[in-house]
Amino acid sequence: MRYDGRENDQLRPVNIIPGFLMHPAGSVLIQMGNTKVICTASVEEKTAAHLKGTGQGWVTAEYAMLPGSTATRKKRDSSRGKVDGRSTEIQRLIGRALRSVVDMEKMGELSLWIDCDVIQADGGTRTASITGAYVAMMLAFRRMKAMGMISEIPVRNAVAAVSVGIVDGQIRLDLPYEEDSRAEVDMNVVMTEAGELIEVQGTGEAHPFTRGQMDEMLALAEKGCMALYAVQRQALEAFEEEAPLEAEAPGSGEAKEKQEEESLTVVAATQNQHKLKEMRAIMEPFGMKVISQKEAGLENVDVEEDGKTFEENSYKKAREIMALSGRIAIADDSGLAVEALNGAPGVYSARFAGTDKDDDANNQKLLSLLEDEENRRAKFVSVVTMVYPDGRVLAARGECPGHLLRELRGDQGFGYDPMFVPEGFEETFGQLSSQVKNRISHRARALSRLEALLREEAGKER
Ligand code: ITT
Repeated sequence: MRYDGRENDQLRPVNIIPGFLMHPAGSVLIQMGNTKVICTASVEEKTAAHLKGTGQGWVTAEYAMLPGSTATRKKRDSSRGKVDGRSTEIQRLIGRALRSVVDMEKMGELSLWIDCDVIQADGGTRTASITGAYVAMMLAFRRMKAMGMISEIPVRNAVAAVSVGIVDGQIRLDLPYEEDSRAEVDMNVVMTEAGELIEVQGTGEAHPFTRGQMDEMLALAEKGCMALYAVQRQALEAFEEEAPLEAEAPGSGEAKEKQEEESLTVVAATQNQHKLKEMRAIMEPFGMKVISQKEAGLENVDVEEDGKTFEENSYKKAREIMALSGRIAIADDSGLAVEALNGAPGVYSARFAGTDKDDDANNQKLLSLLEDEENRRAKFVSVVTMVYPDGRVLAARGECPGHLLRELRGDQGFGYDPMFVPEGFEETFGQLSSQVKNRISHRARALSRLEALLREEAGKER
């Protein structure tokens, strides 16, 4: 048992109060247990010196602790005459975390100054700063958009951070000072809502740790971050202002035309129109144009899926459509894996109740199979594969954990969406908007990883 009564995988109570201060463009007070940080985002109408003339903006951060934030008074930097090394390291981390989700080109030549001031420290101040700063930044961008300073919110994804560690031989989430100060292993994890890692800072303080323990800690951190994205979203929704919350599809006018010219065109190897729509919505912001099999003259080609894994089927679909069209093809093979059914229906999700892709019959079969089952845990899995005419293959997997209801709710999406509640949410994919689903779904995660692989490839070629 932890001294504050929490389970090992539980966060401290989190609260984000948006619009906490009057003057900055965006501000919040974030509280994680007894840790309290004020995060503000202020706009400056010029970019960083090294970006002058490039059309790009900059996001930078400063971090400090108030003298009264710690048990013994902390001297102010102004009276010490220099910024302490720890603060410098932390403010760089905060800046990097936020910049990794911002499109600097869409920002234009502006700077956003993020200030994180710890008013009470009880462990996890740097991670709370990042989680709060993201909300302050979004509020500032929203206000900038309402004022016409930017034409769209230049943020690709949500970012949050949390600490994990090994204390008393146990892997634990969100360490307060009492645990942090005696942790055997201590780790800070910064992640995007698409499940990508931005930074992992892990140290074996008392003894080395294994790769297996590291994987467990990362999985726990991901779970914690999922809950934090939900709190961030609630704070942003509670403070709905003039401008809409969702990051939008990119550009208009000239910028859009330019982007279309440069975009990579791929054929989506799918017969499922819902998937096609989701793939388009997710991939177009990455600068990729997705055309249907019909547009590629392959309307009636339905590739037989006889593989035993998502990977095999995904590759087979992409490979066949690439061979027939002579163009780059991308396929998604996906499904629902239910814990109580040892991962079924899995690769057989589309034809769970028979040979047809009958969503209603599939849902009814699953509802009745799980009628007396207490364990409702399940995850959606997607494996996306891109096959090039020159034989190159890129593949990525994405998973979205959650639980299954005992009834169907909502008519958005497709397949098992009306039964499935993603972790960190209270509504099913059938009820959540497509914008939300396309940010957090298994497909969004897989495609976002694929995009990272593409960027890596492009970097190697340069
Ligand atoms: P293609 O093979 O032509 O792409 P399909 O629907 O047959 O279309 P899969 O073989 O990959 O695709 O089967 C995926 C099934 O898994 C799908 O029919 C749903 O039943 C389920 N599924 C996958 N992603 C889903 C999502 O985002 N929401 C709900 N159900 C999903």
